[in-house]
Amino acid sequence: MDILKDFSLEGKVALITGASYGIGYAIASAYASAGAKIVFCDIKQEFVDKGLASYEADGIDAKGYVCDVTNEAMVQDMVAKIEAEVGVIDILVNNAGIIKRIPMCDMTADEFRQVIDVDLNAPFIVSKAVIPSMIKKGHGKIINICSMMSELGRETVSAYAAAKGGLKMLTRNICSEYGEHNIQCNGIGPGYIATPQTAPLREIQPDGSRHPFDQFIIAKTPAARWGTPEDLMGPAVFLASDASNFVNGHVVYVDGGILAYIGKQP
Ligand code: NAP
Ligand code: GCO
Repeated sequence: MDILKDFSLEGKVALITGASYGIGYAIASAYASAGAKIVFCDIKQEFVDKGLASYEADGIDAKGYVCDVTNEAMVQDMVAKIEAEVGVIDILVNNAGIIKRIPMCDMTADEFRQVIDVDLNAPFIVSKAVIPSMIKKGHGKIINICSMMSELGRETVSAYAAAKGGLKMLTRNICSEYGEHNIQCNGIGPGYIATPQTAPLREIQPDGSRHPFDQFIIAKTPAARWGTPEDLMGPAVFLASDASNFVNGHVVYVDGGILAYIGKQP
């Protein structure tokens, strides 16, 4: 028996939202390496073009679409185009996301709504757009990019934590509602990953020392390092492949052990 073939994504169509760079780009690259046809979207043409150039430089034949994933009409139009131009989407990764680090009482309701819109409403909108064709096809994989903040809070990230906590429950609900159609919906909960989103937390200080938050995360992580987007590739391929056909409604935390650890004594 060749168990590795269960991890192949040969011939599958994978849509990764917000994948011009960062975690989404790494997951798309892993899927391409496992044989999938890559489709991605980003909110601006300039980022789609930048992403396409990166994929081409990496030898990946990707298709990019400009789409604001919070806009249901744009999403439905993009999915229809993908189905016509590439094929029915077998794998959806709801990766696009934003964060606003503002103390809750200083945050406007509009700022709160903007984060909820991208990080929670959009995964609902995009999942709803792809599920009907997955049902017709008889299978589908939906992977929601959750967070440590699906489980933990911290100062200044109230909207983000609320969204990512909700995304964990949306994951469980899609599992519950569509599991009988052979659709598996799981989450990936990355720990602290070195991408543009966390760059402000890793800035070298004027005196040349590491950012206090950087030092804090190192002390809180048993692996004693920040994660890289590449750390997420294996778990993402597993959850997109036949190897996980009986895994449903879970969040796989790829965090170097943060959630298990009280933190190193100062
Ligand atoms: P990132 O570097 O900020 O990239 C986010 C991507 O999403 C960008 O390509 C961005 O496009 C796109 N995007 C934002 N709003 C969008 C919209 N309305 N429509 C379409 N695309 C949109 O973030 P990342 O660090 O790679 O994170 C990716 C995902 O992982 C996010 O959901 C994040 O919450 C989650 N996550 C990150 C970490 C971490 O430590 N980095 C840890 C846990 C979870 P533009 O550049 O055009 O805005
Ligand atoms: C923050 C960070 C985190 C990470 C990630 C952790 O400000 O605390 O941005 O939220 O992005 O979500 O899993």
